[in-house]
Amino acid sequence: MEVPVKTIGAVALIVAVIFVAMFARTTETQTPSKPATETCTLKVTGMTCAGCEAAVRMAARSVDGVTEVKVSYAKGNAEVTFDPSKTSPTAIAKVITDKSGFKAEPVAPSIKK
Ligand SMILES: [Cu+2]
Repeated sequence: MEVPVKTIGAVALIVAVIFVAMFARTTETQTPSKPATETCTLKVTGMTCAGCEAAVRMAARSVDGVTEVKVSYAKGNAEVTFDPSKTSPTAIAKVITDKSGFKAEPVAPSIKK
């Protein structure tokens, strides 16, 4: 029994499509293997000196998933880099407010979704 050339061509095409689809999927799932981080800005009210900054920084750093914290009392804000799968700007702001005593809230444009 001889398989028509047309059928072989079609099968080869299907195999190629599946291969490409699998390859695309693999690269897709590999990309987020690095911890993806986001940076948000929190408005922090009431800081007056470097000591206040330190208190806010320590509070933010205590949150699981937070990787970097930059606090400025002059600007009245904190820039926090975090792992979005572990925490959120709202959660970080709440911890800062509870632990440092300075009221923190996410700045609107940094809130995604
Ligand atoms: Cu102070």
